[in-house]
Amino acid sequence: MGNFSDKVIYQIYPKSFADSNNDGLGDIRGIIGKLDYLEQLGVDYIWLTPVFPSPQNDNGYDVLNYIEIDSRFGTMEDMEELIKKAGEKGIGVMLDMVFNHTSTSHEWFQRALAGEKKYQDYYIFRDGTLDKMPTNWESKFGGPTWKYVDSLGKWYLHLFDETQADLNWENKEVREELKNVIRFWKTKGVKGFRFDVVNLISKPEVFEDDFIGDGRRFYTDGPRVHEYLKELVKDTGIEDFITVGEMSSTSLQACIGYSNPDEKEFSMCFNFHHLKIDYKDGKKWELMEPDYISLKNIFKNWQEGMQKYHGWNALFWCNHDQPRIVSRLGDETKYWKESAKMLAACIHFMRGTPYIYQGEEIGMTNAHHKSIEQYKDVESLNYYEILLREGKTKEEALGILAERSRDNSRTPMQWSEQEYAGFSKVEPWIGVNKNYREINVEAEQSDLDSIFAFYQKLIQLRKEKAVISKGDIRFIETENENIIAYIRQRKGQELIIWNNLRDEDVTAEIKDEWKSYAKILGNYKDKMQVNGNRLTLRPYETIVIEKQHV
Ligand code: TEU
Repeated sequence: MGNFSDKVIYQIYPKSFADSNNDGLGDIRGIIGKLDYLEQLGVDYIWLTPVFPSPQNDNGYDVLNYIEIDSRFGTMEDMEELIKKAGEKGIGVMLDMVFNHTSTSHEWFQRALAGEKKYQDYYIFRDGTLDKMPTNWESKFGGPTWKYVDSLGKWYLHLFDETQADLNWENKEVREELKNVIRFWKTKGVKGFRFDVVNLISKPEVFEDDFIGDGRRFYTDGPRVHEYLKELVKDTGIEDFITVGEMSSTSLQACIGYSNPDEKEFSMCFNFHHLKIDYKDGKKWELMEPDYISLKNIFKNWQEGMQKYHGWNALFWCNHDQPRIVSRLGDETKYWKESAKMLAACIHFMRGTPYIYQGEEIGMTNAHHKSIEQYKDVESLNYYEILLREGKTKEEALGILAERSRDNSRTPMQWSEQEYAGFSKVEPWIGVNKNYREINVEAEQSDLDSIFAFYQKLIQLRKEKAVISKGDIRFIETENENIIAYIRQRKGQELIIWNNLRDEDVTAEIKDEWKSYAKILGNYKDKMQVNGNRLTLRPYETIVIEKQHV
């Protein structure tokens, strides 16, 4: 809960952010070295994806100890120093709590394998024989969700990789263990938490086959999820911390429950519906042109729906699981700058708390990997094999990965035009994007009209104008499907925001009264193109106007 409407969060993927000891992997001291940069951008919190000990099969989302730091990333002292130094700059640290599953290398799972009943009940084991899986569900990373343990004669559930075993939240002891993790990090001075796929923690009482889907309808926003979250928040006393739940394939109704302050669950939630508008028949691995009409409808429904029932949205386009937005919905070449700025404005003026993923603020693009050897992500590698088995050629499969792989967002942060983009002095764990000589922090900082400067401005405006952080939102109907436009209002203050999603001119109606409003932000230097009651928006143009008080 709490009110975080005027805050902006910056997401750091530590492995790819800054490498202080030149081993090719980013680390905590690397982040400490970039605090001035984050302060300059103006963000309030940094969320670090997992830095806990892990075999790194899923880049840290396979945790083997929740209360230590993986030596690859540094030490506990480094984390304490980061928390302290960030705090001195008014930046709070948020950590990633991966509580749906643990690594199978976690001591609990190892003891379960060794036959300890207590720890078997920490996970979801089912008796059976190798010829019959408990259900036909499909894992999020491809293949079945069950793995057989011969020595026990049991199957265990893993919604993600087979090295990520799902925890049994029905077991009170499991819930207590996880609460202790939160308590531990609270005493270290952590200011907030992101909860990984937390709407999947409550599994159904009876496990049954899914004949119409992949099984997700049985465990998504499950029967006891709200009860578990209320208990977790209350017992750890994080009611006033910033908390964000990652909600996979969720519903508006469920998210209202997770984020309405009266429910005392989380401050806000991530949902992904707006990022599936280019999935053919909802399938991530089948390409399709973006459906702009559904994009607009999804934003309208979620924004107006959350507002009506007092839910709160996390606003974002990018994270470590998503391809870069400028490559996906914008333009990497001719309108690179314009489209990156428009996409930013489009969500930063909505009702919710914005998240910026490292590199988004300088317009970083997709990786453009050409061979399978360049990919590191477990999901991408699994699906490459699946696509080939389904009959795709190597070229076709690589073409799909180039659009959809999570590695698109995991290439090293581009700091400068030096070798390896100034991320490291040695070859990084994953290849640097070839465009680092053009797209990098140094280049952006020497340009007053940069994408970086635009993000700074967006953050500053949110701090200055309560209509952005607290105002109501209403979407404007436009005849043109390529425009997302909305009005923000609060106590006589008013903003109108138009965004042209495409690379061609479009026009929209401008009401007479709006003609006296002042333009406060845009991504084209010259005046607004108004002719009578028509406003022309140029390729990827964004315009924000504000009501004037005389
Ligand atoms: O992601 C959850 C999730 O379901 C997706 O983002 C998923 O990676 C994608 O949709 C598959 O197509 C979270 C983390 O953000 C991700 O990095 C982890 O791999 C995953 O949980 C498991 O912990």
